[in-house]
Amino acid sequence: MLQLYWSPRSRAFSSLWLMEETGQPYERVLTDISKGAQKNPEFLAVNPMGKVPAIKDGDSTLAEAAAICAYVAEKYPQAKLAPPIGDPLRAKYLYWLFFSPGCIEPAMVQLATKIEMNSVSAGWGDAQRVFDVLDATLSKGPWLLGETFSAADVIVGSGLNFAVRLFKMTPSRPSFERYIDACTARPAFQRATAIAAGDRA
Ligand SMILES: N[C@@H](CCC(=O)N[C@@H](CS)C(=O)NCC(=O)O)C(=O)O
Repeated sequence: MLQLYWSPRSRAFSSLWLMEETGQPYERVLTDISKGAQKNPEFLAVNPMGKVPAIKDGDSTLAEAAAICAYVAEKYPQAKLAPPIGDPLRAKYLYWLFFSPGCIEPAMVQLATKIEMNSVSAGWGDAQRVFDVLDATLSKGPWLLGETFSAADVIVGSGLNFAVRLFKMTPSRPSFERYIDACTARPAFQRATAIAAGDRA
C-alpha cells in the first residue's frame, strides 16, 4: 500500500487532500517536523531533503508535493485527477501543476520576505505578475481547467488556502476567495482537514 509521510501544519496537507480525493487506501506515516522526525535516517532514506510530504510506493520513493500530485493522479486514473495524454486540457493541467512550485511558491516567499529581484531574470517574474495571471484564470473558474477539477487544483488550492486564508501572507482577491471556498467545500478537503487536526485516525 502507498505510504504517505506527513506532518500536521505543513505542505503535506496537499498530499492528504490528494489521497482523500482518490478514494484509494493509503497508509499515513506521521513524521512530526515539530519533533525533528524528518531528521530520522529512515525518513531521510525516503526523502534526503528531510521534508514532508513524501511517499513510498513499493520500491519507489518520491517527494515534492507537486510531483506527488502528478504521480498519484497517474497511478489512479479512475479518480480523474489528470486529463489523460491526448486530452486538450492536459497542456493547461501541466502548466498549473508546474506553475505552483515554479511561480506561486516563490511569489509568496517574495511577498513574505520583501526580497527585491530583477523580474526579468527571476523565473516567476514578480508577485504582482504571478497573482494577476492566477486571478485571470480563477475569475473564470470554477477550477483551473474550467469545469474540470484536477490535481493541479489540489496543489494550487492548498497553497492559496494556507497563504491567503490561514497565514494571510498573500493579499486576497475576490477570485481567490471564491476558489478557496470551492476547494474547502470538497468532502475530500474536509476529510483531510479532520485528519490533519487529529480528529480522524
Ligand atoms: N518543495 C517541497 C517543500 C516541502 C517543505 O518545505 N516542507 C516543510 C514543511 S511545510 C518541511 O518538511 N520542513 C522540515 C524541514 O525542512 O526540516 C514541496 O513542495 O514538497
